[in-house]
Amino acid sequence: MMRDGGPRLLVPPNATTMITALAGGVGAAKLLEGLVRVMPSEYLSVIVNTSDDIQMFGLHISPDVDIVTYTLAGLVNPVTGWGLVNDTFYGLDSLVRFYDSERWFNLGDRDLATHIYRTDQLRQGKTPTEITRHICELLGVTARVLPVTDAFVPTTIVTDQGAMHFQEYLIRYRAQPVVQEIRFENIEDAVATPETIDAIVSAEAIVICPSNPLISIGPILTVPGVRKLLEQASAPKIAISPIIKGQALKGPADRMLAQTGSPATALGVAQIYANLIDGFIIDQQDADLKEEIEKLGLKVFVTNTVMSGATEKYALALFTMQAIKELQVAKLSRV
Ligand code: FO1
Repeated sequence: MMRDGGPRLLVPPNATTMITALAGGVGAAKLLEGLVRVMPSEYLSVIVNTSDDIQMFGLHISPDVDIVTYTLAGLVNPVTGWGLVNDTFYGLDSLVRFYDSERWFNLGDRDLATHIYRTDQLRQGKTPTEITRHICELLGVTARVLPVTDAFVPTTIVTDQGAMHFQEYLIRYRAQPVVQEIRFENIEDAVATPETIDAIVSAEAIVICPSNPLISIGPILTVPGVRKLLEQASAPKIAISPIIKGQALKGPADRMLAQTGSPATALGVAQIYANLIDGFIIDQQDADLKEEIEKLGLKVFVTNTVMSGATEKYALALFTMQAIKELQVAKLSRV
């Protein structure tokens, strides 16, 4: 589905490359929006974090899966990057009254329909993968949106103010508590879905989106077997830094990195991914970090990574495709 402006290449640089992206929420969705403009969306698989899933009001909410799906469907709220465009919040007002709870997690009325449908289907024995596939079909999303696992593996953030669900830390407490530990509950017993495994094994290129490496990409890599599969994958692997000049464009990645002992810089992110990737894209404002990151054995690409509009999303996606091509050529010349 084509949406808000932005050019589409007539001859994309590597149009028939099967790309598998690892994604969190808003930052990833912006890049994916660009990617489906420079390649056929049918060739794109997106393995999505599910550790920000939360159960609330008896409903199962899967924010990153929904953010990616709504964005690719052209339905996401363009101001927030999550939820549905033009949504209203009357249902939520009633729910917080019934549950005598604070209103801190904003579930829109139309968004609630997704959560009711997902919860009902789960109760009927469908898996998150099947439900996501059906929602994508209904919304006209032709990329494969794949929850990394069908297990419920929510993130607990242990802070100086106690342990809490990631969404509580992020939204209710505005990421103010100091992070001491990050736990993905039950993840050691989770299994990657066959669709996730297939998307990694059959990928011709793997892209780690500019998402929080700790709580968005971290859980994907922690699902047993996934990191190993990625390490063994022969496809070129590239990541895009979500940190620019020591700051996360969206969310608390910078403070979470600092509080858990990693430098809150593009170099810190590169160190986290170093054994996994071949290439790393950093923002032009971080060009001075290029040499240091190259010492990790990575090919470093420098461009504008701030996706402020359709043109920037398109440009970064195109740049990523060209970087993949370079990595592919470099791999071939080594054979
Ligand atoms: N983010 C917020 O900052 N405030 C909210 O109230 C909020 C509600 C929400 C509801 C559904 C949904 O799918 C996402 C929502 N998000 C909200 C975004 C979400 O908390 C995070 O951005 C992700 O979980 C991290 O990727």
